[in-house]
Amino acid sequence: MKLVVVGLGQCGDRIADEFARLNRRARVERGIEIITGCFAVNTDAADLSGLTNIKPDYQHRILIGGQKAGGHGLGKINELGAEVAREDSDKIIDAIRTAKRFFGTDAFMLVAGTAGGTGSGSLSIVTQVIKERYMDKPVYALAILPFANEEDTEERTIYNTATCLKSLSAVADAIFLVDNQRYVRKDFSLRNNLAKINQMIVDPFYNLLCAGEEKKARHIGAKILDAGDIIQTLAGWTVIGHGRAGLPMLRLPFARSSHFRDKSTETHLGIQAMDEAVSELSIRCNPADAGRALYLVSAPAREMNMDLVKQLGDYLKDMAGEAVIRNGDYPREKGSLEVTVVLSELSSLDRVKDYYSRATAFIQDVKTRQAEVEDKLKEIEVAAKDLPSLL
Ligand SMILES: Nc1nc2c(ncn2[C@@H]2O[C@H](COP(=O)(O)OP(=O)(O)OP(=O)(O)O)[C@@H](O)[C@H]2O)c(=O)[nH]1
Ligand SMILES: [Mg+2]
Repeated sequence: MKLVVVGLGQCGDRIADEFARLNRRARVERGIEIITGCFAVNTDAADLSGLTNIKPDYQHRILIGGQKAGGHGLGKINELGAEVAREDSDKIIDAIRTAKRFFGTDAFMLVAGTAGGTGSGSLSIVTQVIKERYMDKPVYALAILPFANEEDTEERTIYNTATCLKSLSAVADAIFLVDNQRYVRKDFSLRNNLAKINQMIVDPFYNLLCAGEEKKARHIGAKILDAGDIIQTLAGWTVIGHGRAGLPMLRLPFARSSHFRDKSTETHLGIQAMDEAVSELSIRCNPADAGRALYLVSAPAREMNMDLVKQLGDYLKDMAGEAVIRNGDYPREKGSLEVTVVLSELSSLDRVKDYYSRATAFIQDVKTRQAEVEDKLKEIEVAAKDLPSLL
């Protein structure tokens, strides 16, 4: 599958930069392209110049916001982010339109952190503008939810996230949710290492995007998972996960046999990789709430057999009983068996509901506080009413 990736705001831009790196990796390791254009949009000029993989010209690193932002971001006001995106949407569309390799793009992927100003505000607007312009291509969003400490210390975090997600759900074909906090918990030393977190967010897309783009027969599976399967799977709230199991070192090249113990080892490793993929989904959710799902098994050709693929399908069906499940096998990896899982059309997500209700309470709080301030100001005015003024 080939994507055009557009990052919005600092978080979105850095993750888009990771997608550009992923494409380079696909080109070098596998001789294929998975990204037809990669763009970074921001109100902050310094953030744009800090990227490494996206082309450094103004057609790929797009500064929006003009005087409103003065090149320095929008200080977490996402209404402003929406406003400048609306005003400068032509700049973004023009850049995408002139991308050299645009032909052959299957879908768009727009990326942003939901808690800031620029990315959070512009994500739904740019989604809408691209959808109107390119009606035949799906537009997906990769929405990065804030770290827990940001929710505790910065009031706008929850409000921005809630308004971003609500607007996005009305326009995007599917929304991949990523919980920043999940990546911190996996390894505490990563707390300040955003670059590593960004890599972990993007890596699960590697095999998924590559599988359908292979041209050499030996890397084409018995059941190819191509752009059509992915597009048919993605709808509404979506999560992605990826798991890996190392293959036994001492397996000799000629040892491929139908011996029952070999098969059971493969199945065991497959289940282990799928368990990891499901336990490391990009946000916590209940697989039983998924209406659609897919899984991709990547392993050296000689480790792959249809039995394994089928057994993993049965295993996923046990967890996601309501879902229409698509699958594919990808004879590629060396030394490991990898499983990518996507759960989509999720009907319930506690986290999203929680943002909506906390943001509604926040609006009520702000109104109450404003009324209190006005009352106090009135009291001062009343106390001063019999004094003469010098003006
Ligand atoms: N995973 C990840 N999350 C990030 C990164 N940078 C920021 N974030 C998250 O994204 C949220 C939004 O931050 P930014 O992307 O810097 O905000 P912005 O869109 O540039 O908006 P303004 O600067 O307020 O105009 C933050 O609160 C973090 O939760 C990053 O590099 N990686
Ligand atoms: Mg910024």
